[in-house]
Amino acid sequence: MNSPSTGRRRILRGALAAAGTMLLSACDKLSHNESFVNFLKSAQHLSRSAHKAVSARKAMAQEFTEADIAPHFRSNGTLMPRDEHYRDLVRGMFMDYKLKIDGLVETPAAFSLAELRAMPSRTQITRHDCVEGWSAIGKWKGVPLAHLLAQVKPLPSAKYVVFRCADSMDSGSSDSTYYESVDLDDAYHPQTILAYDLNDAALPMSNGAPLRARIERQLGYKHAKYVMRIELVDSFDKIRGGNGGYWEDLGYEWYAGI
Ligand SMILES: Nc1nc2c(c(=O)[nH]1)N[C@H]1C(S)=C(S)[C@@H](COP(=O)(O)O)O[C@H]1N2
Ligand SMILES: [Mo]
Repeated sequence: MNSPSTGRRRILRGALAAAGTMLLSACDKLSHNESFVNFLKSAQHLSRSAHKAVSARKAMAQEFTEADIAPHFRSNGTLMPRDEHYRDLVRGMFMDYKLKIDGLVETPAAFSLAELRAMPSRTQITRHDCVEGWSAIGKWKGVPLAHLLAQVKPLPSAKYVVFRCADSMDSGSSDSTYYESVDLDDAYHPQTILAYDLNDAALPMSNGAPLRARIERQLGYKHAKYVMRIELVDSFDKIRGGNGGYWEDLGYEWYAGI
């Protein structure tokens, strides 16, 4: 017997398949038509809401056991930020580090690592999937982002959480520091944490010391490392390329659900 949700899923799948066929057969003729190209661009939002409908945004990412933990958790992207401000923090063993939280909040705040470690924590063993084609299972401990948000009280206008990182991606004078963002659904998800430990030890520099985001239902590039500041915003328009992340500004999807 079909459950209502199986039925709904089948209808959705049918609708998407039909839309796909329509797109394929219409593609040749329509690819020169400007309004059709704009329609295709808007289809990114369609696939996002379809994903939302099918996989229920409250769902938990799979968690694993101690026996599944990879002996060495790979690192990727920046392994050692060369930015002077970050090097200073490393020299001081992160004693001067403070996570700033500001933007569309009632009470902006800044927390030291000791303060973050004294807050309620969550530990989770999860699989990290990088778009470059590798995965690794690791055990993360950190403070739930929901707890931090409760301290600063987002204003009703806040829609997204932006993670600002320490590492510049390009040499040159303009700001190329890594950044990422999620909506409030993911921000308040119980598995969304700011992690300070990996596999029962302080987070290594190559994995984002002293603090990195874990956004467990999304691909690796969403998991910002070297997080310095969390900013609440109502739009990405005024932030760099306007697409909500360093890789998004270079063409990656903003919603990278697994
Ligand atoms: N600040 C920062 N965060 C980042 C990156 C980066 O280069 N800089 N790379 C991203 C990518 S593509 C992946 S797969 C993961 C890698 O995390 P890891 O180094 O702990 O494996 O971090 C993500 N977060
Ligand atoms: Mo990645």
